Amino acid sequence: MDIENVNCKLKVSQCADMEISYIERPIKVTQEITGLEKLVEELHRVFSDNHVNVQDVQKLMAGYKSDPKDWRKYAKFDRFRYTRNLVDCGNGLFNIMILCWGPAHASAIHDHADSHCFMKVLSGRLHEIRYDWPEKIQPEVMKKLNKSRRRCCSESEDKILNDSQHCENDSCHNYGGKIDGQDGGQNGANGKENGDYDPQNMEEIGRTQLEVNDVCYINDALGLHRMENPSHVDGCVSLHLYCPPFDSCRVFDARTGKPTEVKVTFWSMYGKKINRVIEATRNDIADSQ
Ligand code: 2CO
Ligand code: FE2
Repeated sequence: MDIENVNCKLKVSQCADMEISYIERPIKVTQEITGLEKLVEELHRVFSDNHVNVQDVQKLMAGYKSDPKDWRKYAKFDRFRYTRNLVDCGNGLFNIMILCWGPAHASAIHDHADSHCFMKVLSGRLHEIRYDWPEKIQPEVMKKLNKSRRRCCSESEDKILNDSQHCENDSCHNYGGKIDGQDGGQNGANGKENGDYDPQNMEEIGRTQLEVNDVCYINDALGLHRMENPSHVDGCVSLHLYCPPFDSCRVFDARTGKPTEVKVTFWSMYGKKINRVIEATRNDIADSQ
């Protein structure tokens, strides 16, 4: 994806001129944002444009210095799993939410439904563990790019290669990523039986420890991830922006890579806890661990 010219109103796979490029680190803060309300206002301004620069959104999020008085009313924890608390629905273009991770709470390995995902730690710490896509499943964005995800054994980073390209390294393993002939790679909820997914299919490709005010970005072209609160004592609060919003995604069995489509819902909206009927179906990403 061309980071300079992403249309955040569209799914990642619908963005024109996609090329994978990596995001500059550390993020340079050019504008200080005073308060969460101001951040939300600035995000509305940025997303009202047709083209949104991923780096600019990250800078905006980095420019806000977390202050619990801004977000306390959204920070509602559950004892058993992380909660998703809606802050703003971005005129239907994006969702901003606060996630609350109790001690040792973690998500399952999941994708981001072909959306852009920005996140920032507001309190505590979060570990992000990234994974390559399971061999048999090709995300929409890769199908669009007509590229396969292949890893070179001597290289620490994924390479995205055209189908006609080959890694120059002789000892390179090709982890495939080609679409399975039968289902066109659209496994989703109709994934194959367990037997078709190999043990140890899920390959870890990176680990990042995120501290307060750190910001990161992921989309399906960059891989899958699982988040965990490494503390067994303290909670963690994080701010997430998804564009476009999504209400379901896929979780992956950590051993086999088998995908399951799950609904993602909210524990609270605009600071108010939502009723128990909806609550019963919430947070399936956490449920499915
Ligand atoms: N994507 C997960 C969710 O929305 C949280 S992990 O950070 O992207 O529940
Ligand atoms: Fe995520």
